[in-house]
Amino acid sequence: MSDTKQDVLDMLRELAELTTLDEGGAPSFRVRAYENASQAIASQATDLGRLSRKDLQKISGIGKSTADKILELVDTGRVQKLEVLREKYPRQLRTLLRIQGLGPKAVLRLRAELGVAGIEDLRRALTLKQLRGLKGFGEKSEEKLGQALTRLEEQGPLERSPLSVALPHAERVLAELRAVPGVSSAAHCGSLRRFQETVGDIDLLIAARAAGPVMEALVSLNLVERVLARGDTKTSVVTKRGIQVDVRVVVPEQLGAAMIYFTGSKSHNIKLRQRALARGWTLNEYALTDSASGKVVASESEAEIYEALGLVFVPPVLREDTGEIEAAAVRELPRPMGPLSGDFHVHTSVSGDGRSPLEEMVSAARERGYGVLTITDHAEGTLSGVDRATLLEQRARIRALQNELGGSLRLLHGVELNIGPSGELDYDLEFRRSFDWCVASVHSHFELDAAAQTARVVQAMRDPSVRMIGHLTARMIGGRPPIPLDLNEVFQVARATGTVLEVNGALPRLDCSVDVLRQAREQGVHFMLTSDAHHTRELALVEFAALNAERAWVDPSRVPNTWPAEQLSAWVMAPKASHATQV
Ligand code: DGT
Ligand code: CA
Ligand code: CA
Ligand code: ZN
Repeated sequence: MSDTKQDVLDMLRELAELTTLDEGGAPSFRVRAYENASQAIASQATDLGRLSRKDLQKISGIGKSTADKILELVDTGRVQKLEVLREKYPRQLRTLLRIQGLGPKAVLRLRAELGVAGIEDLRRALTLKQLRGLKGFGEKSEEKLGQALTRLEEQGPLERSPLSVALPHAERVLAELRAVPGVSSAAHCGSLRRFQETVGDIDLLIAARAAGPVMEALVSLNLVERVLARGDTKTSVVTKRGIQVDVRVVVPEQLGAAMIYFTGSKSHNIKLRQRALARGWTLNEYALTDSASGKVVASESEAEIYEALGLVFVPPVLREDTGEIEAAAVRELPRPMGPLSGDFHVHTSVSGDGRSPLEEMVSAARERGYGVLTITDHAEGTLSGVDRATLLEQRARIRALQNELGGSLRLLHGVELNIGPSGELDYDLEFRRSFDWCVASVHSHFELDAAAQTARVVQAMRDPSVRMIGHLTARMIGGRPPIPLDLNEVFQVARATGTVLEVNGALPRLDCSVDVLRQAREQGVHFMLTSDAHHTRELALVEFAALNAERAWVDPSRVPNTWPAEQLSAWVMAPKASHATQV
C-alpha cells in the first residue's frame, strides 16, 4: 500500500474518532462519511496522490468535504480540522474511551465537571468517590467503571502500543528510510520483532556506511512530531500517533551483532553474553570478539554468531529466555509451523463486512499453494450475517467452482456461527450439519461472568456441527479484555468432543493468545491457524497466527493445517466424533 494511501486512512480514522468525541454521542452522518470514505479508499488500487478533487469525488463513498481534506493532506501534509480536534481532545483524554462503558458523552462530562483529563485523574476521582454525585453516574456505575479500569490496566501499561498499530507504523518509517541513498538494509527489532502483542516503542536498525543522511531523513519525516534525542548514529523521535521510534545506524559488517543486541530480549542477550564469556569471548552490539587477541569471531549475520556460540539459530519470537537457549544448545528448538496447506476461516463478499468475491478468494488461495480452502461467511446471528437461501446459493457456486478447478484445491463450504449468551447457535442442527465445517465464535455479551462464558462456549463445542471455536476469548489487544473462561474446562471439552481451537491471525485479535496457547499446548487440543480474511490480501494474516503459535512453543503436530494437504483433507472430512479423545 502506498504511503499516501496509508496517511489518508490514518487521517480518516482519527477524524472519525475525534468527531465522535466532539459530537458527544452516537456516530453521526459525518462520522459515517469518514468511515465510508476509508472503506472506499482501502479498496482503491490507484495512488491517491495523483487524483484531482473531481477524480476523488468520483470514487463512490467520498463526498466533497472528505475530498477536500484528502487534498489538503496530500498537498500540505496536515489537515486543519484534525489539528483543531487534536488540540481540543489530547491523547490522554482519548485514552479514557478505551474503558468499557465510558462513551464520549461521559468522558466530556467528567472533564467538564471534575477536570478529569486522563486515566490518572479518573482513578483519583474514583478513589474520592466523586462520580456518584454526578448527573448520569451513580454508586453502581462508579463501581463498574472502577472494575473496567482495573481490567484495562491489567492488560499492561496503557502507553504501550498494540502490535496492530505498531507493525504497520514501523513498516512506513522503514519504507521511508530504505529510500535514503546508501542504506543497504532496514529492519525492525526489539519487542516488535519478537512479536510481543504490545510494544513500548519501535526499534529500527539501519545498515549504511554513513549515518548522517539517515538521521537527517528521519527527523524531517512528515509523520514525526518531535525529536527526543539526536546523536550521530542514534536518534529517537515521537510520531504524530504518539509512538516513540528509536533508530540506530550501523555499518553492514556489524549488522548481525546489532540485530541480536536490539532484538533482545534483555535476558536472552545476557545468556548469550555468558556463553561468549565462557569461551573467552565478548559479545556486544558490534561483534563477537576474542578477548585475548581482539579478533572478531563473528559480526555480520545473526546466524554466524549463534553458530559460533554453539547454538542453532533462534527465531526472534522465541528470544524470551524461557528455555530457548538451552534447547538451541542441544538442537531441540520447537519446530516452526512451516508452509500451511489450508485456511479454515475466510469471508467473501457474501458477508456484510467481506470485500472480495468468492472467485478472487479462491484464486488467491491457489496462489498460496493451499490444498484446502474453507469459506466461512457470517451466519444470520451476526450483524454482517446472511440467511439460509444465500448460503445455499453460495454452496452451489462453490460446488460448481470445484468442478472447474479439479482436484488440486479442495473447496469446503463452511459458515461462521454466532454463539449466543447461553450457547445457542444459528439456524437448526440439520442445516448446520449440512456444512462441511462450522466455526462458532463469540461476538457479543462480553460482560457475562466466567461460569456463564464457559458454559456458552462448552455448549457450542458439544454441538455436533461445530468443528472449531473462533477467537476463543474475543479480546482486542489494547482494547477489549478477554472474556473470563475456565480454560481447563474448555480444553477438556475441546479434546473430548474433537473441537479445534482457532489461532486467529488478525493482528488486533491474535486469539488464542500466546498465554492461552501455552496453557493449552500440553492438553491434547488441536489448533487451526487462520486468517479470518475479509479481503484477498488478508489471507497472508495466517502467517501472524503461525508466529503467535511458534511464540507459544506449540508443536506443529497439534496443528492440522501444517500437515500435508492429503492428511489435512482426510482429517477434516472424517466425522468430528472420530477426533474425540477420552480423558
Ligand atoms: P519494549 O520496547 O518495552 O516493548 O521492549 P524491548 O525489548 O523492545 O526493549 P527496548 O526498546 O528497551 O530495547 C530494545 C532492545 O535493545 C532490547 O530488547 C535489548 C536491547 N537493550 C536495550 N537496552 C539494553 C540494556 O541496557 N542492556 C542490554 N543487554 N540490552 C539492551
Ligand atoms: Ca522497544
Ligand atoms: Ca527502544
Ligand atoms: Zn470471521
